[in-house]
Amino acid sequence: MTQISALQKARAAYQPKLPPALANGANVKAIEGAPTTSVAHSERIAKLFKGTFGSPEVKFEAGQDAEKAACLTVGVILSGGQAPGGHNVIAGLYDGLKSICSKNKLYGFLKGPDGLVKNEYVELTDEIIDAYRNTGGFDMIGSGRTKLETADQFELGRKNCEALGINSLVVIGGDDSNTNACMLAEYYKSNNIPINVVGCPKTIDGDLKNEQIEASFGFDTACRVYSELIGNIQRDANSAKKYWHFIKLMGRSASHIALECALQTQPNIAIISEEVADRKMTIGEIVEDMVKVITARSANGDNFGVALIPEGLIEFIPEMKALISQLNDLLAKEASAFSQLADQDEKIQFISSHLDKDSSYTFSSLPHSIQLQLCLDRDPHGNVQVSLIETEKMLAEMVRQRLTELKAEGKYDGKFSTQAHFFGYEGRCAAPSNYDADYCYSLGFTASALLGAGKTGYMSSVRNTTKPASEWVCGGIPITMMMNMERRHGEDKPVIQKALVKLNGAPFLHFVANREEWAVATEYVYPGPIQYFGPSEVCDQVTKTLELERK
Ligand code: FBP
Repeated sequence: MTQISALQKARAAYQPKLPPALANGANVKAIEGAPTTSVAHSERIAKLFKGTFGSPEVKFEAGQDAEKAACLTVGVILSGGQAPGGHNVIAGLYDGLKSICSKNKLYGFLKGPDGLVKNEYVELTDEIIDAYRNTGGFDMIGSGRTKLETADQFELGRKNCEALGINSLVVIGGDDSNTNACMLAEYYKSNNIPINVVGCPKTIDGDLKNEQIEASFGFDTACRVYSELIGNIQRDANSAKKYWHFIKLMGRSASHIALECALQTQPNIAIISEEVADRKMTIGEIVEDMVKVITARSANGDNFGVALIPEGLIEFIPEMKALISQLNDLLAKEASAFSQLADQDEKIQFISSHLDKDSSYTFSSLPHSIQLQLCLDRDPHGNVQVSLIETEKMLAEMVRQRLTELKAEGKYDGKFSTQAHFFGYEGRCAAPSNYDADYCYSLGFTASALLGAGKTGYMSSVRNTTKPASEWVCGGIPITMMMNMERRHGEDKPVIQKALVKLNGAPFLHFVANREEWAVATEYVYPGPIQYFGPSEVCDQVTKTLELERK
C-alpha cells in the first residue's frame, strides 16, 4: 500500500462543510427563478442553443421535491489544468448521488475528455473515493486538454455512455471546458438523447467567475501556496538585503493570481496585465516603471525587493500581442520550412525576415533566449505556452540594462543583483485549503442535486461563501447565461465570457491605493503556510479578492 503522510491521514477525516440546503443529502427542493438570457449577443446565442437557452436559475432549499429523482448513472470528467479540490468535487458528487439513491453509480472517465471519447473509465467505489478525500491533484482519474466540440466526439460519447447505462455527465473544467459541456448538453437535448450534462467551475487562474459564480475552485489554495512562498522570499530579501527577486506567477491570461498574491503579501512591485493593456504600455514603459521603484528604494539604501509578474503579461503588451499574433500565423503557415532549420540563429533570422517592420523591430529588441522561447511549439489550441516564456528573466535583464545606462549617466549608484523564480505547478496540486475543500465538496454535491432534478446545461453554483457555510446558498446557473460571442481562430464562437481583472473593481482599486507605499517602504506581509487545523480566523479565511469583491 502506498504510504501517506501524517497530514494526509489526519486530513482524510476532515468532513467538508455543506450549505444548509444539502444538510439532508441531495434530496432537495429545487426552486426555479425567471427565464434567463445571456450576458451579451443573446439573439445569436439563443439560435445556437435552442434547447438549453433561457432556462431558469435554480436554487436549492432543504426539503423534498414532489417527484422522486430517477436512478442516476453518472460519468465525471476532469478537464484542463489541475486545481486543488478536484477530488473533493468528485467526493461531493459521489456522496450526493448515494444520498439520492444508494444504487446510483459514478464512473470516472480517465485522462480528461479523451476518456469519454475513447471509452476509458473506472467505476468509482467507496474505497477509491475515501483514498482521495481532501487531497490535492487530479490523479484519481487524471485530466487532459482535449476539446470536446465535434458531433463525432459527441456521438462517440453517447455510444460509450449508453454502453455503461450513463444518463448524466459532470464536466469539471474552466471556461472553455464548460462552454464545451454546454455544447454537449445542447447536442444531446436537441437530438433527444437522454444524457444530461452539468459543469463545475475549476481553474487556479480565477477567471471563471461572474455575478452568479463567485469563484473558480483552486484559486484560493494556489494563491495561498504562492503567497506563502512570496512571503518567505520577502523575509529572505529583507534579511540579506542584497537581491531583487523577480517572481513570475501562473495565470495564462488574467492577472487575478498576481493581484491576490500582491494583496496578501504587499510586495514592492506587482504588474497587472489588464492595466498594461488598458494604458497601452510598451515594454520600455514597464521597465521604466520598475526602474523608478528600484532607484527610489536604492536611494534609501534598500538594494533589494520583490516584483510579481503575471504569467500572461507578454500577451497584454500591445506590441508583443501584435508580434505573437504574426508569429502564430507564420509558424502555422511555414511549419515545415521552419522545422527544417537546425540552427538557432537561422531560425531567428527566418522569423525576423518574415515579420512586418514593427514586429521585426520588437522581436529584435528582445533577449535571444526570449526570441527562441517565442518560437516554441504552440498548445493544442494554437496558443503560445506562456508558462514556458521566462518573462521574469527578460524583465530582470532589461531592467539591468537600463540601470547600467543610468549609472553611466551618474543618476544611480546602487547595486542590482537578481534572482528569478516561477511559481505555477507548485500550487496546482496542493492539498486544498478549508475553503477549497468545503467549496469543492459543495459544488460536487450540488451537481448531484442538479442531475437529480433532471437539469442539463447548468453549472453548479455555491454562493455567499464569504459567510460561514451555514449561510451558503447553492443551485444551478444555465451556462448559456454566461456566454457571449467571441472571435476565435477567425470565426465567431459562443464562449463563456472570461473574467479579467476589473480595473474599476474593489481588489484592483485597493491595490492601487496602497502600491506606492508598498513600493518604497518595506511593508511585507508573511502569510505562512496554509493551516488546516486550528482557529477559524486562521483556517477559514477567504481570498482578499473575494472579500473585497463581496464587501
Ligand atoms: P486551466 O485554465 O485549464 O485551469 O489551466 C490553467 C493553467 O494552470 C495556467 O495557469 C497555465 O498557463 C496553464 O494551465 C499551464 O498549462 P499546462 O498544464 O498544459 O502546462
